[in-house]
Amino acid sequence: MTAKPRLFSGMQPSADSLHLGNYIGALLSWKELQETHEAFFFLADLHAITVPQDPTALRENTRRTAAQYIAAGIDPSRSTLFVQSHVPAHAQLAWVLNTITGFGEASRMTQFKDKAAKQGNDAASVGLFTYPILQAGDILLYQANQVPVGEDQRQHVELTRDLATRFNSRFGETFTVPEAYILKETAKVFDLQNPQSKMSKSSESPAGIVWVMDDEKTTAKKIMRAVTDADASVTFDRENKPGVANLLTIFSVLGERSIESLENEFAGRGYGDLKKALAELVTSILGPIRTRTLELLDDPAELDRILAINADRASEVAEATLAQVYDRMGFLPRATLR
Ligand code: ATP
Ligand code: LTN
Repeated sequence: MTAKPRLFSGMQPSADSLHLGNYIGALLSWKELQETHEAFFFLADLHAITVPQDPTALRENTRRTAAQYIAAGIDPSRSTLFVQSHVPAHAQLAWVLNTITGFGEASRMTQFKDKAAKQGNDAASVGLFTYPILQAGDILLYQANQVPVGEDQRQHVELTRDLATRFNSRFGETFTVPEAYILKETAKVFDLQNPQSKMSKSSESPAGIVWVMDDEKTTAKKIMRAVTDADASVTFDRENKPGVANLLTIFSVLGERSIESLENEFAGRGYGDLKKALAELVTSILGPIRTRTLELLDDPAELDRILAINADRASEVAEATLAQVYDRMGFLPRATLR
């Protein structure tokens, strides 16, 4: 039997709920990929503090995000699902990688430039600047072959590959050079109120975001009020009819049906019918995930126990890589005391 390829991905626990974009764009693929890969999924809490976080909220959001991963189908007895700060090797490897990253190289990261501009450049922290290096360490610690992420993360995976190659050539073969597994563009979800922009937790229009933890009534209402256009024909045209195209995309992915079959089914019927059917579909999927999440959150001790077992599993792999890195760097090993 050949070993399954290793997969590594994660999200920042920076909100109390995931949204439909995270579910369709990331979790659905992760769930599928865990069948064919040896998967590691984590909650990037060290990354989350690169922008100001309220400590109480961060702790709560970390549990809530973990519960939503599990409720959405990430199986913690099959995939390794853990919290980044539970495995100190992440911070340790990031430090080493900092020292082989060029200042200019890090300065070219577009996500940093965007996020720093948003905060006002003076307010941005050095942690935000080195965020991609921490991310490189996450991936390299697990010797991952593939990293499923959205297009916006491609540059960070490229940096990871460069750092891996550089380290290997300077200090000897140590890291697997990973590949980005770019999630399908067809799985991109747009804001319901502003269908030119992607659905994002930092969006300005609360009515444009479907939260996994919204109750069913709220979800249905948001879908019924989604922006469409005056034309009233249910056809897929991303350029001219982005609102309708977005609804059709969501329907197609969640209903596992082709866009064409949806166009046929709703031909000659108004947007109201399409939205009503979509609202039923979305709530029938998100409803049970929300219920399961709340059940998991009802027993935080059990959830924390699952995360601890998984952190142990992750640590084993991470510690082995870090030990090799420390050795290659020339750090003096600490003697074992008798
Ligand atoms: P932010 O508002 O901070 O950009 P976000 O809500 O866009 O956050 P991220 O934390 O950046 O979400 O992304 C987590 C994962 O979800 C990534 O793998 C990303 O590709 C995916 N994702 C985020 N938004 C969408 C979307 N609208 N459609 C599809 N996938 C998405
Ligand atoms: N930057 C990613 C989260 C993230 C990540 C990672 C994803 C941090 N470390 C390692 C994949 C692999 C994001 O914001 N989606």
